[in-house]
Amino acid sequence: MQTTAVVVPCYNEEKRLHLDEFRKATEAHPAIHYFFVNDGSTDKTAEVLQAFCEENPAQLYYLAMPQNSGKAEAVRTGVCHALQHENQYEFVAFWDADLATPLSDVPTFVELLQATNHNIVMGSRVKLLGRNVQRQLMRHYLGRIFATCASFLLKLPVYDTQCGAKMFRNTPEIRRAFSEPFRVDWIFDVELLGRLLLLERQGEGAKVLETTIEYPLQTWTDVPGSKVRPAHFIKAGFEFFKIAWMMFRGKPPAPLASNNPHQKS
Ligand SMILES: Nc1nc2c(ncn2[C@@H]2O[C@H](COP(=O)(O)OP(=O)(O)O)[C@@H](O)[C@H]2O)c(=O)[nH]1
Ligand SMILES: [Mg+2]
Repeated sequence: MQTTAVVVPCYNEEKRLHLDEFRKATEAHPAIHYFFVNDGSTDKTAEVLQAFCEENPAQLYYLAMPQNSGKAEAVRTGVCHALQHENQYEFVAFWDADLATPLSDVPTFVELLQATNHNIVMGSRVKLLGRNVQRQLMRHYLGRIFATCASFLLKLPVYDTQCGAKMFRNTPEIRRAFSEPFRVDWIFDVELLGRLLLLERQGEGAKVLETTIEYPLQTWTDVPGSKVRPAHFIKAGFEFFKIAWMMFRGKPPAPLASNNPHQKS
């Protein structure tokens, strides 16, 4: 296993897809493959992605959801699809299509996982001198409140749960954490960490605190054209309660079925 699968959820991204950036990234790193998941887009995303993936079928894959299902399910579908060939990919990531986190960080994440025994690298948007992290002021403060609540809920000192750039080692518990549809959509990253914490609690997964690193990004750009609306923050509030209930019940995702290749434990 030497390759990395990067899942890119795409919903109406026709105008925001920087295909040249993906071209450069695939040329520079042949062992990194991209899985674009078109989530029932109503613009020309399907045509743009299909034509693009035909340029380099060894590294670029096109997947289509039958209908718009939300980012969480698009990411989950892409991850499960990539891991169907469980021995092919050592690492799997998801990455926002707008490249708010630049693709140059994909190999950085790979190196971090290779150099350590961590299972998860999460991009973290920390405003520090000398770094280029540009967020709208309101989103920054709402994000900080959200992250503090998430950290409290998970009892995990995590700084940024919502950055759209995360990479995972292909382990049985990571496959298990992605094996069932998420209860929530916008904050599925929090549910994912919650699932891994529940697996740890049951003695069926690694210690999340010891196997996760947050990587302070050098560059993060608030790319215009976000589909997140104020109503989504309200929805995220309700979604919090669903995760709180999941943590209270303490039931992790079911064990993987042995007849499904990507779900083998
Ligand atoms: N599958 C899916 N992806 C979405 C949806 N909305 C946004 N995305 C994807 O999620 C990623 C981040 O979306 P964006 O609107 O930039 O969110 P923001 O960066 O948090 O403001 C991008 O890759 C989008 O294509 C959706 O309804 N379905
Ligand atoms: Mg964005």
